[in-house]
Amino acid sequence: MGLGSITRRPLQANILMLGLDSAGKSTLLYKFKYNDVFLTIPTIGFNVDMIEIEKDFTLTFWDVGGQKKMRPVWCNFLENADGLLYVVDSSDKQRLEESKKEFELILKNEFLKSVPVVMLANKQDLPGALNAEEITRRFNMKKYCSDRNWYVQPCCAITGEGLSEALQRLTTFAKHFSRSKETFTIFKEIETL
Ligand SMILES: Nc1nc2c(ncn2[C@@H]2O[C@H](COP(=O)(O)OP(=O)(O)OP(=O)(O)O)[C@@H](O)[C@H]2O)c(=O)[nH]1
Ligand SMILES: [Mg+2]
Repeated sequence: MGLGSITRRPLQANILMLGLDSAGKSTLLYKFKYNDVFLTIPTIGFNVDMIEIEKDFTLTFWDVGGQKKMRPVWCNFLENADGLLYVVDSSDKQRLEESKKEFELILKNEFLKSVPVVMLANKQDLPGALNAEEITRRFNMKKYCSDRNWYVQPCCAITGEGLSEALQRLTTFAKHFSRSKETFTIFKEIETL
């Protein structure tokens, strides 16, 4: 029996949304879910929502608060992530370095090994916002994400521009990742037989 015939099609995947406070994570989540813009307040704790992307496939989004006092909590959400959606306020040049440091730190965590990354270069509507190429360069994506699938998507959570592309990319990456995780588990099971 070939491996292909025993791997199952994934039905759902967990997407972890991280990024500094005010990057736009909760606004994005509501836009994904309701295609509408809601007034947000800084997230203390987390929001979780499921979105049916296609028939028989659901993404579960974990939107965790990004304030400094919330960041130590991030590590509790890393296990079981099938994709990381890292959100950046592309117009906040002053805190770009801070965002990059948090990003690098999180990528080093063992639980996120090989987990694919979609980076959202959000707030493209604001004057002076850095474009996706510039965000890619400043975050050193080619170096830090060389061991996984990654993509940088420019977007605006208010107008929704770029969001369907981001969801499409996340879905492809997360499906691929859950399949490889499952194949790995099967191999381990065979090894221990
Ligand atoms: N102009 C503009 N404003 C945005 C965009 N996305 C989010 N915002 C605004 O940015 C502010 C912060 O958005 P939130 O979604 O609350 O940010 P967050 O990342 O969830 O912040 P925490 O919960 O503190 O981690 C809100 O006033 C949003 O309306 C965008 O694409 N363009
Ligand atoms: Mg929030």
